[in-house]
Amino acid sequence: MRVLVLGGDGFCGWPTSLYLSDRGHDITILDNLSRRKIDVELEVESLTPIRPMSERVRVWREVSGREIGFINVDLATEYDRLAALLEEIRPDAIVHFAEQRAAPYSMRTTHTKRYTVDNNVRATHNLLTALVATGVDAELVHLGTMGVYGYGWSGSAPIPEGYLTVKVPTPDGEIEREILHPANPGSVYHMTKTLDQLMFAFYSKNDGLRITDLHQGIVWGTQTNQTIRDERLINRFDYDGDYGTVLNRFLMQAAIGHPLTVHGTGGQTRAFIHIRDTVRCIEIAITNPPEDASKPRVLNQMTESHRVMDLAKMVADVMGADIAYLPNPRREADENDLVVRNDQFLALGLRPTTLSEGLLEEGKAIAAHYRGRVDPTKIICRSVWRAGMETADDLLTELPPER
Ligand code: NAD
Ligand code: USQ
Repeated sequence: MRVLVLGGDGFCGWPTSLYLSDRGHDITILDNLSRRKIDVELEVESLTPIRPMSERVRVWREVSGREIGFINVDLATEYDRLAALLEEIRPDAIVHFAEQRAAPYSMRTTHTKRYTVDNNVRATHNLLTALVATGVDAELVHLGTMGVYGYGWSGSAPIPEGYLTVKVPTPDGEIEREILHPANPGSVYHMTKTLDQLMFAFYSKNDGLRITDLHQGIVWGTQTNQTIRDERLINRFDYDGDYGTVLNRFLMQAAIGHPLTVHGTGGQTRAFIHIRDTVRCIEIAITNPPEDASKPRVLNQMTESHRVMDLAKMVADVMGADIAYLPNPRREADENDLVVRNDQFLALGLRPTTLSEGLLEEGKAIAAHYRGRVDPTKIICRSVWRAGMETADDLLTELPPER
């Protein structure tokens, strides 16, 4: 298939591009490299040394013999170029990763709140209108998030895949309706994903666009069978307080002897997926398009749920780290249950890669290998959800001695 990967320079997009290319698909990446610019703004770098885009693509050609195209374009601000590229490339499928994806960064300042909304909502809407205007009949697969459902809205009831059947009281008795699951975002970033959902519902209903929204859990891991083929293809590994996600952060922290930074009691339960399953899910989604174009198909892209505290204990046991229970910089429930339906991906053939000591070893090895690249001052989460919230600075001011 001819596939456009929007955001193909990022943590999920780069390994997905290589995987799809390896599987024989014809890949073109569109990316404005904004994620790399945010690293410069935050004065932090990926734990792993990621190479410039032109080098990544050249090395992939050397090791695989396959071409990946790259075009630097801003989807949020360069509508005309985007529309022209769609007409020129006429993709069969578009995978849309290209949004600002960190919840803490989105809550950092008034500027980052506005940037996140402007970037994400405009990028998605430009894409939808460009598809309508050009008449390009590509299926669109978008990366959404489990966080659109919120945590604890329905207690211990399993979270369905996108839609909820509700009973509506009327004077003539109850009628049943299927609605989008109520949105309950926990950050400005998550809010943009709930806005994306409404845009997808409208453009499916009005224009018959074929859309799949993948509500993905927290992605962990680093390498795939493709990124591991040459060090210059290595995937990014974010460890800083804004972009680092919880399990990869714990692995890196343990590797350098930093106490594991559990927010609050660590009773938060979240959905997870390994990066190797992310790339498989994307191929499953694009090669199994939805039959009904009148509404978006929603698939929950996660393989397991874990409590933050349990992850910290597991990493501490395997790697011998201490655990620090820190003031939570976010506004979120101290504890929640989470049961998630993921029947559709399982039915389409996904064989989940679940958390195991073997996989933790990979993260441990990467973190240990690149530990010299860690800036310890960037580890603590300093983006707070409300002015005046406590942060961990007073509790963890210095990196403890190396183990
Ligand atoms: P990332 O920040 O590493 O990658 C996003 C890429 O999109 C970057 O390369 C960035 O430069 C590009 N981009 C952003 N705005 C753009 C624009 N206006 N025009 C062109 N390119 C633009 O993020 P990621 O971790 O790879 O996440 C990819 C997608 O998956 C995001 O939409 C995110 O919300 C979703 N997601 C990620 C996770 C996770 O744990 N990483 C979990 C669930 C969902
Ligand atoms: N947490 C800690 N300690 C840390 C970092 C995080 O206890 O050092 C806690 C957070 O308070 C939160 C949980 O771990 O309760 C998850 O935080 P996270 O940073 O790993 O993940 P999150 O902010 O939810 O965002 C990530 C991705 C985002 C994606 C989302 C999927 O950055 O793009 O949408 O995971 S989900 O969580 O399912 O919404």
